[in-house]
Amino acid sequence: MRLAIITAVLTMAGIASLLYRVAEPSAAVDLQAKKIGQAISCIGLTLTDSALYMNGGGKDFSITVPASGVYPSSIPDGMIWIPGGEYSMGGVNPHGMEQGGKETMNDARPVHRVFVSPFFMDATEVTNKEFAAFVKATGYVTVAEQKPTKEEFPDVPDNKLIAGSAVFTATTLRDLSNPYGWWTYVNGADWQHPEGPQSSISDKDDYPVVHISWQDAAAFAKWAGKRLPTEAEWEFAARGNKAGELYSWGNTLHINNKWMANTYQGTFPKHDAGEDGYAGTAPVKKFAPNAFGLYDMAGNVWEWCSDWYSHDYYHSLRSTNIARNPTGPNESDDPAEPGSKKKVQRGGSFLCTDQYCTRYMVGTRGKGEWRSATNHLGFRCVKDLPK
Ligand SMILES: [Ca+2]
Repeated sequence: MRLAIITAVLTMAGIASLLYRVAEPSAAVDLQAKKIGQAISCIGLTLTDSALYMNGGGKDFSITVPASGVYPSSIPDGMIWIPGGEYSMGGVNPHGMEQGGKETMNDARPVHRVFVSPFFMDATEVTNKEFAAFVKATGYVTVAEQKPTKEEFPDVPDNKLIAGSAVFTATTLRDLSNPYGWWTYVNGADWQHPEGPQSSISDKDDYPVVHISWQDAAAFAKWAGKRLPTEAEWEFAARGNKAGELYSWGNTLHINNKWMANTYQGTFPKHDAGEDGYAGTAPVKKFAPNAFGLYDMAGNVWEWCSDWYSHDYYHSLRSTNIARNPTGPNESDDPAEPGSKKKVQRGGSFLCTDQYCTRYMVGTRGKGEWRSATNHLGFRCVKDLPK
């Protein structure tokens, strides 16, 4: 029955019907519910977690000390040299702040001291044009383009195992406690068809590629002679040698009344007003870069990191004076979805808003199952300096 519903959707009435159905408790065997739950970032943390992790936020930040390295003699095309150094990693509790949103971001604390070595980082998110070159050279097929396997979804009937990915769907539903309300698993949605089979990227060469699982991102990085950033590298790069600021550009959401990143304005999740110039994704480099020259380190699309996600990883580093080049926990641990293998995502997306999720704030964290994707999820790569 669900297949019939899904293939018949995409009238508003149909979507509403589907959404109510995927939200049912019995949806545990539903591929759509599973793929959405595994893919989206903003679920699972509660106010009651605060007692464990709250340490006051801002007072825990100390100045960033850049590493004493030598500026490299050459920098790979499209990349930025990140000097590395010692910094305070993590984020404050923004709940209750002006424009702070509704979540306490408990997994981003305690703030702790970290050292990262110098590296190069892509100036922008990987674009459709760049990903197309990879696919042309290798014949690579992304996870979203493949039929989900019985091994991964043993409870899902064969005829429901259909290739696709999670797509944000505007809705008048106003229950913000249920993200399944604005996500639809769309058959045939993939990087070349971001909103589904009828959509295309023919005029979107410079847009960030989306519907990219961690496995896909890692494959691209390997082909490009690069790798995915560790979470610690990503945050060091996003902070741009600043300490404890709320955003990758400073401490206020706007500068000179201008939006500093592609986020969500309007009424979430009903209407993306695009006051920042873009409803949905934006081409890369449309907003000012941060102090290192990196574009879109907040908003636009989420970006994969190499680390497994654990909600209490920072807590586990508490006894370490300085964590040197941390690479994350040995395995994933997300109490919201036990057993799901999740990797870290950073930066937030065009869907972030203080009406719901403010993970465009620089120290905050996201996560997603490593073989799942959405239309607000992409990546960028890093590269080590020559030995
Ligand atoms: Ca926008």
